[in-house]
Amino acid sequence: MQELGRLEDLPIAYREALTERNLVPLWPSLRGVLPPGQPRPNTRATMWAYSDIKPLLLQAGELTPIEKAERRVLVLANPGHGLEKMQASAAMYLGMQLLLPGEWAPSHRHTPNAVRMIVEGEGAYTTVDDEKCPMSRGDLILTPTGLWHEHGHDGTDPVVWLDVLDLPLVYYMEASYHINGERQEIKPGRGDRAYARGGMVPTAVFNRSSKAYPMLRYPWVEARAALLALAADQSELDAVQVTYVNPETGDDAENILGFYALMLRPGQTLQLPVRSPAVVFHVIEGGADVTIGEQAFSLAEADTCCAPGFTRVSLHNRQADKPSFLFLADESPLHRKLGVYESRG
Ligand code: GTQ
Repeated sequence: MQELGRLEDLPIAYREALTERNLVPLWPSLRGVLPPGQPRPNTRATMWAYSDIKPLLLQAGELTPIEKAERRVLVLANPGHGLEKMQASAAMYLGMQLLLPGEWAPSHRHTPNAVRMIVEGEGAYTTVDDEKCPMSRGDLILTPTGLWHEHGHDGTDPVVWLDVLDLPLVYYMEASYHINGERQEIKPGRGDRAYARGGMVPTAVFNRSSKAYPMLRYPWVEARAALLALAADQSELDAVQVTYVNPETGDDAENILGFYALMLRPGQTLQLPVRSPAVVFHVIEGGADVTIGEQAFSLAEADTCCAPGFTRVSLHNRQADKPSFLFLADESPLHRKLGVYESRG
């Protein structure tokens, strides 16, 4: 491949003349922005152990009252992007949030989309768009763009959940902001009940819901049962995986990031295709050895890791006698909508 001219090859006076006029020569940077063959992701394969996070999060509970935090979160930051960027990947943000009994994280809404995957504890809830969404381990709760949301806790023990947001992308677009609101009035009815049966949606005298986000809570008991049923029904199936979708449209549950639950059969090793989007793996139940390119991580329950795009990933169930269950988040909806999605097998 042709070596291109470097910045240093240009006379200083010429470079200064360009800089003074807000001009930049392309050729010294051309290979950087358009690398050969495939991207050079800043995103590094990174793992965050829950055993590291939990004590520090509980310490944050002592150091910083909820009123001084609004959201008491430790951000899982990818060193490849620089910790201050608070990015797990180009488009994904991850945070572990702690809510103590009796605390309330006040209502707000913002342009980035969020989901919460409940890691530990009972008795907390998120109110989204006036709907009370109780939190239990493994539940997925959506707080899509523009919807009011607040967190409360009527239980007795700390509750921890994993936040996944498309904040880095929306911030990069200079479209990120929030608005504070009043405490929401909880209305009766819950999407996770109204939409509890696959293949059927509530229909008020021939009228389907016109809500952009009709279902806000996806209970883990349902996702787990769906995976076990799929595995039992299709014994040859390698990838026992479900996608969290909008039950009215069948589209991904949110616009930018994709969310999935995956079951690894006892002792199973699963090779994932090399694809353009970055992926986050979080263990709901069991444990998994995750190989990302040349790096190997051993994930126990509640551990989280992140893989850049264009990287070979394999997952191995650490349990020989039981299935393990993972929650996955990725940038697929974004890549597909923008026409840059690739799967290289
Ligand atoms: O719970 O609303 O991790 O607004 C980051 C921003 C959580 C939240 C985060 C947020 C929230």
